[in-house]
Amino acid sequence: MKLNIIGLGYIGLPLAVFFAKSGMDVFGTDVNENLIKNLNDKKTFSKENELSPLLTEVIDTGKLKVSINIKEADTFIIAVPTPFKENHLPDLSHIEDAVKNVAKVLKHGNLIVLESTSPVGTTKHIQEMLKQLRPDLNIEKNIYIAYAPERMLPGNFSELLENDRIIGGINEESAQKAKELYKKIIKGDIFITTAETAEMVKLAENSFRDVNIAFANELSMICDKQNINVNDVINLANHHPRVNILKPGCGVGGHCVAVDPWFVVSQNPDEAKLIKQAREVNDYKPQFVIDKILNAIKELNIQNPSISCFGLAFKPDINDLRESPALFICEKLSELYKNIKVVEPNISTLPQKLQENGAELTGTDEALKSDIIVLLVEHKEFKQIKPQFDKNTQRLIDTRGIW
Ligand code: SAJ
Repeated sequence: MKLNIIGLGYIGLPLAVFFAKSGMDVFGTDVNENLIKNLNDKKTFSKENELSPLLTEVIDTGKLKVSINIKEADTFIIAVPTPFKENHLPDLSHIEDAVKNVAKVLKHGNLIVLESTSPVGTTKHIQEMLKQLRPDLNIEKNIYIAYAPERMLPGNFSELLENDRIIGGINEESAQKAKELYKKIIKGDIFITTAETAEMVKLAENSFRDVNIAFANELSMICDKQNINVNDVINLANHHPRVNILKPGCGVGGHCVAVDPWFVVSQNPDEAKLIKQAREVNDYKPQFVIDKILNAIKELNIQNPSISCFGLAFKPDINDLRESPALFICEKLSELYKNIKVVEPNISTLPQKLQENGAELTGTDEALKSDIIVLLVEHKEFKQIKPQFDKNTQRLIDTRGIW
């Protein structure tokens, strides 16, 4: 059984590795020539990454081969990004490009599985595209198409294998075929449904998370105004058996929770009022934090304050800076002030813009001497310290409530 995975990003690459490890002949395709070269040279494998030994193994045994060109296979999995473009409208161009490529090598009886988070109707759209691109194949009858949205917390590979999965088929047979495929690696239960239901399930999951985080973020801004510690409120409220408020922070980042709810909003502008509002609350939170920092600088009444930012990643204990609200806040501060220190234990060099603006990557002790200390991400290293501050000369803004 030959499998071709298109898109070797944070979902496609682990999928390719685990399917190859299960004994399948896997071919990975990506448009990024550099990535393909590095994978073939095993250059992108880092020691800390738990996937690395497995990746080395499947490349060495030849079970996983990678290239920029697509190859014939029995099954294709599309795992490419689905960002949004202007006005938060979904950008399906990567999926469409992948489908055009698959169409070139498609044969009777092939199965195509879409993993990328997508607006409702995308799986059907793939079928329609294929009908146009390959009129010689009777697509409805001969090609199986299913949607199997990923559910893995970025970087947490055990979730990829252990979480239950939802698979939606363009028809019953397609769903069953995709389920058989995923059973090779997934230990959790696999539930099958229609393509449209599965598409909405995925969007509902991340919208649910976004709305709940927005509640916590809104509460934090309300408590701030009323001069009440929001973390005390949340800890105490969560003693109620049916209350479970999430953690407020400096905003919502990454390529999932901050993006996917817009797909629901764009398809249902009149109905998705709460989901849209939640997105706006979470998107506003970084600016709220910046305003708090500027107020603290005013209070201290200093011209050239030193500011230390703890954490740059979009969430704790990862080195992923995609759409990170912490990075956004640091960049904005570095445009305004020259003396910016950043502590980020998960990276070894600062992103270019911060470097250009003169920000410095430093250690904890030095950073704790700054006039303004901002805790942005609750990395495990930061939870282990209990810093002392001089309340007369320093200000602490702890967006995660750990200090
Ligand atoms: N965040 C908070 N407070 C919280 C929880 C999270 O501010 O209480 C912030 C994080 O710091 C981060 C953002 O929200 O900036 C998103 O983090 P996350 O852990 O909620 O989610 P992601 O984006 O890393 O992964 C999500 C997951 N979806 C759900 O939990 C419903 C994951 O299972 C999905 O596979 C992934 O999206 C995806 O790819 O769709």
